[in-house]
Amino acid sequence: SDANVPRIALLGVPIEIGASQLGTLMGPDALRTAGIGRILDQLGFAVEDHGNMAKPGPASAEGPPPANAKYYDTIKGWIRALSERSYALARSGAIPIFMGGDHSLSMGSVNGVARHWQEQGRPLFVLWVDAHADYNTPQTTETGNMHGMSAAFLCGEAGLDDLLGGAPRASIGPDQLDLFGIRSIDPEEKKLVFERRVAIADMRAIDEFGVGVLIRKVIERVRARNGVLHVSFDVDFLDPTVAPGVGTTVPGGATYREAHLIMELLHDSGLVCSVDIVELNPFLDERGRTARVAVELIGSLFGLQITDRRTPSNAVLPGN
Ligand code: 6HN
Ligand code: MN
Ligand code: MN
Ligand code: MN
Repeated sequence: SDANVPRIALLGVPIEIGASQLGTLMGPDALRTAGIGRILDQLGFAVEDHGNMAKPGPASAEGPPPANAKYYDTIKGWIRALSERSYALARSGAIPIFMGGDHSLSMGSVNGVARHWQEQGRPLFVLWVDAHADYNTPQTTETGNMHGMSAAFLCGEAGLDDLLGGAPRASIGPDQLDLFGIRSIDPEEKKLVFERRVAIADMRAIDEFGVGVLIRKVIERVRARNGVLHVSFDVDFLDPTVAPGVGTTVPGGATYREAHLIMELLHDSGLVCSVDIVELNPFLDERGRTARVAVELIGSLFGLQITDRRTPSNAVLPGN
């Protein structure tokens, strides 16, 4: 294939047990059905679909799992395997898109890409686009669900210390994390986020200043340190009226255009090196709506212009 064509590597990560509602294991295939590969292909990328990762076999016993971290041993198996895949995909020069699956997968996807960029001498920043902070530890969690712990794990918080075993723990610092769209943080989790001085653009800030101003601040911070940006996109960031197909909806989320503007600005920045798209639950979706919106947003993140949209009632087949 043409070496000048940028490559995008799709990888399905069908984890569902990090969440309390089952069904996110169907997320990767719903994104394919909604056309994630086609839209990226039409935008001129060389798209490689690496399929879905296989469910890991039973992990070897390494002593008792931490209390308050449900399915720890199984998730450990997923994260160790995913971290290696993620590292290899980033090293290959492709832009990986990790299709979830619940948000626990970011413990592996981000760990792997962070290792790669550390070797390149470029700090990795993570934009966590989510209704939630996902900054719980086994000490602060109220549910024990590990999808609520991934950002904390990545910032090196204590409590899931042997999750990666002997594998390199290339983490980010709390100063490399931006929480965006937040509107639901548990009380003990909130204390920890504030103690660590993690940057937060909550929904009130979005209403007050607009996503344009706030995303530009994120982009400037990455640029100032010659960094690269991983976008971890939890579809519950969107308002439930726009994206009903998710198990942890919270009212008061982003509108359709707010979400697209974020993606358009991130595209223009040229800084995005990798992406998670997580928490899509096709079992809860309404006729594929949420999957379609997620794919449209991926389109904007990779260069689809708002002016190039079809009028839906006039839609024509490609080539006509
Ligand atoms: N997510 N803070 C809640 C918990 O169970 O820890 C919700 C977490 C949601 C996780 O949206 O990826
Ligand atoms: Mn999340
Ligand atoms: Mn969430
Ligand atoms: Mn608003």
